[in-house]
Amino acid sequence: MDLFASGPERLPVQDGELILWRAFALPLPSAELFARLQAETPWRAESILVFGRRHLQPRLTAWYGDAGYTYSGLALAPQPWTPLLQAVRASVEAATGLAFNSVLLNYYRDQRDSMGMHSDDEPELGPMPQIASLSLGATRSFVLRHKRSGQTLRLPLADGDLLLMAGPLQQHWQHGIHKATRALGPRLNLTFRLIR
Ligand SMILES: O=C(O)CCC(=O)C(=O)O
Ligand SMILES: [Mn+2]
Repeated sequence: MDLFASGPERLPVQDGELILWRAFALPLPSAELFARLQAETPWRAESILVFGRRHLQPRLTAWYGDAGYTYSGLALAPQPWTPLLQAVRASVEAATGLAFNSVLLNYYRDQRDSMGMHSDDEPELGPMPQIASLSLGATRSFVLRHKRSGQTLRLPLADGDLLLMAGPLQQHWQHGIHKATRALGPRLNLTFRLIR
């Protein structure tokens, strides 16, 4: 048994569930996984529709899975699963007890890359999406904002952290990654989803 592997921690949050595994047990060392994903992924700078205008997303992305998916007006054709991503998916499924058929990879090249506040509430994710988010590389602050009360939570996500978002969280909260002001190295984030 790995003495440093820790069990999950349920974070106290209203109107949703957040479960965090710090230093999640991966099938290979996190630095090796980071280097392989950074080098082997066909990263794309996608454009996104914001209030009717096309902009380049301030990060690179790649989409893998069994099914198509629409994200803010952008139809992505998924790449087929790689053996590496299947191995990571298996470890995430074993820890969470959930099944996932797709994964979105986000590559934040430095502190200038970001993700706007949003909810992962597309109809094909079902009424209470369960999304497992694995972070690699630089620590970035994951920001959550309650839609009604405006309550804001900041959760630093470090290398090897796995965060499960579940329950009615996507109905009641938005989340995102803000730009940072101090210099930061690259970060990868993998969000495993089940598309119905
Ligand atoms: O990078 C992150 O931690 C968040 C990613 C995210 O929210 C998404 O892919 O929908
Ligand atoms: Mn999201």
